[in-house]
Amino acid sequence: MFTSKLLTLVLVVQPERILLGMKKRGFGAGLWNGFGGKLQEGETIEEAAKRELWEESGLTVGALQKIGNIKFEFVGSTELLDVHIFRADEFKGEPTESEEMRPEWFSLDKIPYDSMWPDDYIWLPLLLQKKKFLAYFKFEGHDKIVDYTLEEVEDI
Ligand code: 8OG
Repeated sequence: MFTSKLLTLVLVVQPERILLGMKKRGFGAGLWNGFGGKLQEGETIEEAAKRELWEESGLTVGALQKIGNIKFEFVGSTELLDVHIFRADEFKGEPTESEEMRPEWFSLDKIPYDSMWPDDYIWLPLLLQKKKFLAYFKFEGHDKIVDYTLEEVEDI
């Protein structure tokens, strides 16, 4: 029996740059990523996404665009991660370091894929083109993708 854990992930994108955070601790530490995490009780997925973005980067956003959903399976684990991915093109505030993340802007042609989760180079280009997608990745450990599917969809 598989269980599933809901997680959020927000990428803040501007015409020439993307905001990523260096994860300082916990799952994915040492990797650049968007901002997100687990839902708290009573929250919608979008509320959780905005809260996590605020807590980890100091930014507030109005509308988030739903852009993707990825289910992650890890060989040997019965817990699937169900990650809901959003894009924000406008924000308020100044990126600010938090206990969890050190934010930094990257030029869109210098995205540090070598220091990101290995699936990101497969789907992040779609997000940058505002293309919506559904994906599944099966990992062995945290570095090796042993299987995946990815499909673009009209609506999500
Ligand atoms: O609360 P915690 O920091 O553990 O949440 C994990 C965050 O990492 C959450 O925002 C979802 C995100 N995440 C994964 N797997 C992957 C992945 O393969 N790529 C990217 N970019 N983010 C991921 O859990």
